[in-house]
Amino acid sequence: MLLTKTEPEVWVESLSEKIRARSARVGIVGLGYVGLPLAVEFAKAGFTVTGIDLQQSKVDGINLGRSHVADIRSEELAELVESGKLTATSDFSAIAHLDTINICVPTPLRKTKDPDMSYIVSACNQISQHLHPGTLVILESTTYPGTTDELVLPALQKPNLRVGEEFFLCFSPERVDPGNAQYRTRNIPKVVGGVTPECTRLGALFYSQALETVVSVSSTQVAEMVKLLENTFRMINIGLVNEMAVMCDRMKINIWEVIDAAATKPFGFMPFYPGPGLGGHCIPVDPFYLSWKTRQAGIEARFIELAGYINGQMPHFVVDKIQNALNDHGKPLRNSHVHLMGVAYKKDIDDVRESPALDIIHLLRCRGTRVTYTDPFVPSVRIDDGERLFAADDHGIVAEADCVVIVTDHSGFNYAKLIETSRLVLDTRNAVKSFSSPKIVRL
Ligand code: SAJ
Repeated sequence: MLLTKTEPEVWVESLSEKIRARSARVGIVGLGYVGLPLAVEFAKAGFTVTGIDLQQSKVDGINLGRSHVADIRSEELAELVESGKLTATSDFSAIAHLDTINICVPTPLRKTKDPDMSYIVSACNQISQHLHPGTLVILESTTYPGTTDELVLPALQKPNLRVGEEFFLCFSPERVDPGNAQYRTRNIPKVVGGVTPECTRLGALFYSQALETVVSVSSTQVAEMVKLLENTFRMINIGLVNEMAVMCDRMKINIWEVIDAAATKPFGFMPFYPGPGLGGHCIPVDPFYLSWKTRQAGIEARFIELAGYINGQMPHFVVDKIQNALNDHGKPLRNSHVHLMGVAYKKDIDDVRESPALDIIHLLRCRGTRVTYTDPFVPSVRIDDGERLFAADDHGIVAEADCVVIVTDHSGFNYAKLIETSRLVLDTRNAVKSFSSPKIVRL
């Protein structure tokens, strides 16, 4: 008896064949630091890729071969655009002609520390209008466990578009580390979990065409939770070491020496380092997606809340250290001039999102201190109520300042010269650990 295939089997087979043949038409929604590198990897693997973004400036720049993402060279992008392998558009109707869709849109926190799902909801509403049978959809935006099944699936599913039958839905956490030259999109292992086993299989098959390592897990919730564990682990350990730094400060113990000695333990320890606070768009944000979700389930994520509090207190701790250091030189905070070295949230990048430097600037200005800064990566920052502070370009400003604070330990700073010309240096990053001078105060 001739066994005819069911319709779902036909969709699975045809999509699998297109993916294997790399003739599947790939769509990436959201062309930021996650989406653009992903689009480039699939275009380099031979797929024809359509990037979709609401910002026309990004779309136009990409179509002109200009990269707006530091980790992607414009030369590489231009080659893919010229060959027709990669194009960008702001028109979601392109989805009607695509076989796979990766959603790489932002998931920030609201001021209330609740998840802002508006970007995911908006993308799903747009996709839903053009989604057709035989499509694989993968959400990559960091979010709380359950998002894919509880929010994305209902937004996309229709009577003739059943998940695991006519369309396929997965979650795969983004693990892009901007500025990391060693680990790039292609060689960072990719976790993927589907709503059904068929979805997982298709998601794994898709990624394995362009990325070196794929790790399949049993559900979308597991995949969502993997990312949150990774970044919550980091945030809590940074909170621990920041609390240790405050303890050691009170006990006049050098925390940096303690950590370096502890790090000689060849197993069971992983060094984290204290700092002026917790910046970035991942580590300070992702854990609160988890704690928000667990609160809905009646579970208080106390570790996360406590670590968030401790990390959030570090800018206050730094300002107190500045005040004490100035006081030791007979100067008050009020009307003193404090110059910050670095405002980016971590070294050698230009990103100031959630940067503790912004809190330090705010706190100092509230106490009547004149604040200036130097940061080769950041020409200006928006501070209180929209006012802009511009990076000082006068090299003499370090010598003028009553106190210089190393907030971001950029590699390009000349620390020897800084110490030589400063009156007083507060080092929040152990950047001048190899120098000894009565001018230096350490975190
Ligand atoms: N920080 C400390 N002490 C530490 C490490 C970091 O105070 O020991 C501070 C940094 O100065 C920064 C913040 O924490 O203000 C976040 O730093 P980060 O090194 O975690 O850098 P991010 O925010 O770029 O985190 C990303 C994450 N990548 C993804 O989410 C895909 C994170 O999972 C990576 O582990 C991290 O990069 C990395 O290792 O560089």
